[in-house]
Amino acid sequence: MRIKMFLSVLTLCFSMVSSVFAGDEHEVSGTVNSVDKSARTINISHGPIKTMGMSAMTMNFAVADPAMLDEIKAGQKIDFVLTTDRKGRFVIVDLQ
Ligand SMILES: [Cu+2]
Repeated sequence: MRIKMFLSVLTLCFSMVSSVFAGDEHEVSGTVNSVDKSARTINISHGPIKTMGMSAMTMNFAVADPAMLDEIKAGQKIDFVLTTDRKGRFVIVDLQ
């Protein structure tokens, strides 16, 4: 009985870790607060990201391509695709 419980906890941990593995893509909606072209980041208030186990919050995101920053302005509502790079940093790979 104890072993069974231990195994299910272990499986749960693995599934949580695998959900934030580098390369996985997550679709997120949010509102742009500010754009920092020199730092190549956007400050976004995003909704919950269930696939990453992240609740709604305001945070900075890096973008894969700085040209993406030309398409958006503060106050704009956006849908974006988020991934994590090999160092575990969040990177927006697509937005609209
Ligand atoms: Cu967040």
